[in-house]
Amino acid sequence: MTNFQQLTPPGRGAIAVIAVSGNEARKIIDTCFTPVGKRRFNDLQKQLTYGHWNSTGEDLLVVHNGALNFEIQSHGSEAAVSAIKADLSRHGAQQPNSATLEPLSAARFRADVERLLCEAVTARTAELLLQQWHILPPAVDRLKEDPTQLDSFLELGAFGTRFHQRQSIVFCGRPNAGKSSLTNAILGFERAIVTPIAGTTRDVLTHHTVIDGWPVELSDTAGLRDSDNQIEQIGVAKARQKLETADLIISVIDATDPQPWDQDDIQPDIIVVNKSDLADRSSQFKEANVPVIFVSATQSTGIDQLLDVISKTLYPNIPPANQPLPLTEAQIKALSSIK
Ligand SMILES: Nc1nc2c(ncn2[C@@H]2O[C@H](COP(=O)(O)OP(=O)(O)OP(=O)(O)O)[C@@H](O)[C@H]2O)c(=O)[nH]1
Ligand SMILES: [Mg+2]
Repeated sequence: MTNFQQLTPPGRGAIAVIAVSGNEARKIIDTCFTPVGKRRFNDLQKQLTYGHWNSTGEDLLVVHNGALNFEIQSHGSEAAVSAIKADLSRHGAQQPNSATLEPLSAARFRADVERLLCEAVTARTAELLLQQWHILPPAVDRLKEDPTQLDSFLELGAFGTRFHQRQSIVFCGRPNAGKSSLTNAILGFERAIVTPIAGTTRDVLTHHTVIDGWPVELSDTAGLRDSDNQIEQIGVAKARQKLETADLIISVIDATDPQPWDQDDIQPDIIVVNKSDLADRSSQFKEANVPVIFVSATQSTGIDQLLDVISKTLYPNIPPANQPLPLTEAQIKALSSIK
């Protein structure tokens, strides 16, 4: 069987990449594509072949990724892409619908990676997914033949199922600790209102950004305290709701605030001691069982170190690039049935 799949997101783009793989892939491309020069595609056996697509006359590049796998890299207009796909279909290649593929088939795993690739929002995640596109389907076939490595493979799902998903990072803390200032310092623009008045932020303010190549959602929340003010109460309830689904909780403490942390039900993953330009609290956090970072949001000190610690806390163990990984819960479920 020969399959094709668009690896770039649908819609207009500068370039489009269509993967074609299977026994007939070379033959079908040979029929639809003419390389520059006198020789046919089939006779060239090159890794990169430049030429034109016969039906549209568009210049494009065909990349041979080894074995029966090819990529057509064309102009990204929807018309160009549709014409290529129509020609591939006409000559017998199929666009797999992952829902109809066997859950344990290599084709299903490849289709999953292709879907995730289209949704990738950073170069780092796209690069890792592209690597998986090459190495995951054959690894699945190997595991089916010899499942002795299955358990250690499934453990890699802790990283594999998350790195391409936007992780939710929530800042919490007492009013006035500098949560909004810190959010703004990381984002590099004034996303949240900052004032010296405690209780300024009332709603959950979210913003998408990228930390160390990983897509994240930062949430600034209302300062946690008991209040008679109804709007503030709702803000605190919303903050707690957001914390329940957070992937990473950062508690922000004001270095000049003498009160101890009293929100015992919230277990932070990282403690940030802000306003370190005003007071030195470094001696008081020696016993902490999570990383403690001293920053000044207004002076922008310690922010790079914080970003580094956030990245390492999100993904403490990054497997080597050539390591196949389970990428979705559905893949883990399907693979678990081999046992
Ligand atoms: N000196 C100093 N002042 C800071 C720092 N970070 C924030 N501030 C000031 O502290 C005050 C409160 O800052 P916010 O960022 O609004 O604090 P918040 O935690 O979001 O407060 P709420 O929204 O009320 O919960 C403002 O006057 C900020 O300018 C810092 O690192 N150093
Ligand atoms: Mg605020």
